[in-house]
Amino acid sequence: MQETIFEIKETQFEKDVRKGLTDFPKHLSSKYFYDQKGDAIFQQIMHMPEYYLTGCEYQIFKEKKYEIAQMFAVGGQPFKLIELGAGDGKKTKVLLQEFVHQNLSFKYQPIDISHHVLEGLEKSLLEEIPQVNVVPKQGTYFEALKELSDENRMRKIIMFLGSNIGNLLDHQAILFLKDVQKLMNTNDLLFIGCDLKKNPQTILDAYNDASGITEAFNKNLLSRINTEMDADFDLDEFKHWEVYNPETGTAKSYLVSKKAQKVRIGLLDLTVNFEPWETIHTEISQKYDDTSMKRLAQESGLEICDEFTDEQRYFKNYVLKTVR
Ligand code: AVJ
Repeated sequence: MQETIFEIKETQFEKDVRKGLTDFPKHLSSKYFYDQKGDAIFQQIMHMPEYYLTGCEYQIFKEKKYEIAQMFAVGGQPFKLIELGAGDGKKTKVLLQEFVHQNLSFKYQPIDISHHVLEGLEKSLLEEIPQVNVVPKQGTYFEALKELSDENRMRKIIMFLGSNIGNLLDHQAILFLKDVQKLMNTNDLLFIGCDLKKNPQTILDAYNDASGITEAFNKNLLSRINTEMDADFDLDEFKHWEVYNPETGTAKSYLVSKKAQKVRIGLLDLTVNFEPWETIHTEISQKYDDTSMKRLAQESGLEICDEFTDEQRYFKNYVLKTVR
């Protein structure tokens, strides 16, 4: 007798959901926050009074744009600005405008996982700063980085803003920085935005806003699973919870089950059981200081050669180069 076996391939998202919700303790990755709805909620987050990160980095760019531009183009040499996770480019446009103003020779290569985001960025740049030579690239950081060939060895400035690195645990951050380091020539720079340790209350408030926008952002993960995997998470039966540990500088987000409940995920043919007050860990947002940043750099074959901070010293942009 012949038997036909239908093998249905699971996407990475599906695999990760299965793994994360059958593990103990349960977890889901924050990289899945960003579907179209998640992108829109993150835009709202950046405008919240409690979420100081974006405003601080914007202030640094506004105030230090001259020095930053001079550093990128030392001696007037042409450079390629590669931005990992470009988003709407609001902060980067401050720099691009300054480069144009100083008549620098450069290319801008935004890399983002979302086609939608890249198209929006390219279109707005064409309207606002048409002088910029934009070469967008769609993909994950790693895919895109691997493909970054050494086009005629033009000096590369790799930008990673918004404390996006904070979503990685230290050992993952080091692996990531090592990957970047391997692609860097002696002359290249890594320009990286890091949120700093500060009053723990200020940090907690940034991830636990009064209006519930961060809660909606966190719960969007469950809502994505509902729509994309035919699941029945009741969002009202989960609570957004944020903790910040000032000793380690780690902010962690959770979704906590308010009661004993079972959730059915049709597409995965999986029933997930929740005990009362059981957690799903969803995000880490690491906060840094000079010592921890220096350590990350050192372990990745990089060294800090310059830095820029805002008036309140809430945020820092570190400039790294490869150690020979
Ligand atoms: C985009 C990763 C920098 O961790 O601060 C905002 C995402 N999460 N509020 C951060 C986020 C909750 C954000 N990053």
